[in-house]
Amino acid sequence: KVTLDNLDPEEVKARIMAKYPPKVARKRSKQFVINKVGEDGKTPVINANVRTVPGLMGQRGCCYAGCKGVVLGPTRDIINITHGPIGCGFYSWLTRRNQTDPESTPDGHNFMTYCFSTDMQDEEIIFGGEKKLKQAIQEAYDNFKPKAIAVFSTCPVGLIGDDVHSVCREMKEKLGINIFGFSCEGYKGVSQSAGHHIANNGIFKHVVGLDDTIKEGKYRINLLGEYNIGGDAFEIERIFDKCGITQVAAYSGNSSIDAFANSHTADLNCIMCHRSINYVAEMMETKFGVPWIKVNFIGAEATAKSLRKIAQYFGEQELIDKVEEVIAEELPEVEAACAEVRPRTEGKRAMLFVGGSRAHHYQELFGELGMKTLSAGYEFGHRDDYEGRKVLPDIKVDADSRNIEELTIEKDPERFNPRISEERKAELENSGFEFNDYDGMMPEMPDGAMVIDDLSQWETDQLIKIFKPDLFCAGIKEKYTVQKHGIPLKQLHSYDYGGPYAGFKGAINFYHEIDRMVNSRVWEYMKAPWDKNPELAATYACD
Ligand code: CFM
Ligand code: HCA
Repeated sequence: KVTLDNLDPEEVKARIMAKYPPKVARKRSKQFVINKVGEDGKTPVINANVRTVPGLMGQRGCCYAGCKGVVLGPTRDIINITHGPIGCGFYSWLTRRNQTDPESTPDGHNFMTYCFSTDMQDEEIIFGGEKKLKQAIQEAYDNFKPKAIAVFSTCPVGLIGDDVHSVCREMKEKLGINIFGFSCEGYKGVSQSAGHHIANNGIFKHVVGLDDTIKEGKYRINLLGEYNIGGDAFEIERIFDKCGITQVAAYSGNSSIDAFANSHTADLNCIMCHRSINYVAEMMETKFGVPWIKVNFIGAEATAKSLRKIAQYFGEQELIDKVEEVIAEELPEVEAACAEVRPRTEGKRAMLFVGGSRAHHYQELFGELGMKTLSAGYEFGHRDDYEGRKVLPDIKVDADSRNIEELTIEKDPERFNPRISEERKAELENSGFEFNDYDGMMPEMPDGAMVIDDLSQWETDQLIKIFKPDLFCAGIKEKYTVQKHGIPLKQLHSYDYGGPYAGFKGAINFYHEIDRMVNSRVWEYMKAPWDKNPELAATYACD
């Protein structure tokens, strides 16, 4: 019988589910899975990308957050105008810690330090906000002369029926710059995930393919799904530069609109966060013939493996040798840092509940530290992100496909250029190389681990009480409730002001940070008032 930390995970699950009303328990049970990997690599089915049960306190954000905050927000030279009341614009203003280097665009444009919003008032909610939106676009143009302006719809925009797309078309015509809108009202879909999809469709429709110039560089790739949180993309760019790999565009950390426009000229798409950007990769492959592979730069071993995979794709000895040289140069420092820390982190137990890819990717770094992941899950991942490449999501039940205007993408006969011949592709595949690989978390987790989708606050409290993990990883909403239990919480979204954690140098930063957190004695001194004074227990009791 499988055990988890000497407990029976099925029994733990039953105990947690028992508190829910039967209907809720039935629903949550399908999203609360005890992992078991079959010999064929297949895992149990997990229900994911479904609506959160009303009343459960979850971790998720909204569609607008996924579109504006996540995918388009990190692009420095587009003026992103939030059409809505001021809160949505304000709370998506750099809270994600996506960094940029304005020096890398010749005109030095960087609008990320500004928060643009139409600041809708009662009047616009009642009489419509299109006029104010036009004024906002005009004002942004007059003041900053940007190359592009994007408009993001918040919930009330959809409710009152403002047509942001026609306003954008009219202003594009009038001002002669690229202006496009997103119907990413917060209520669409079931999470941020719908917003990623809308953002990907919009950027593909309005920007990708506008510039066909083949720029310099021998090994030309795009890095998709890397958002430069805490400077991660800077570290990855440093490694690419050292290897002689040219990054045509990043989606969308430290990115620029011109790079998006030109990105279809790259020879390979490398996907870091599959969940947020897979749509762009698929569309680019269909229309322009750019193949895609999955990479991961979280973890030193994963970084080395991804670099080798890129080199193998291009198949040039010169690149293969260079990549080996860089790995040999970088790894000793990482290994020394790991060896120093590992005696203090070995055997510690972590739980990771984050977004749609990091709850998986960061298990690599914990593995390097000798730490165990007892339980993990995504906020809004889909089945493919959990179960791996062998189980593709069922489009019919995919909540993202409802409510979203789907693009029909076809091969562009003039510009379609299969970057790799059928023979070479087959040769690579025969040697175990994987194209279009869905890299899920469950096949890589041990049997018995608890994989939980869309974790609720009640479940968080129970997991902590039952397992007392040494570290809990989640976001700002969870941070302080978890810490009040006396368990350190590492934010794997914003990195708690730390980072970078990607690549080789990032791994070293992470080792030190985790060592500090799991070995700090401060948590022993945390006692809740009701623990110190049992007579208060009745007053505070909630379970
Ligand atoms: Fe991808 Fe992200 Fe993530 Fe994500 Fe996010 Fe993020 Fe995240 Mo917060 S794109 S899915 S929607 S890796 S913002 S940079 S940290 S939840 S795990
Ligand atoms: C978002 C952004 C977020 C939130 C992080 C958090 C991010 O989902 O809108 O809850 O701490 O990474 O900034 O995921």
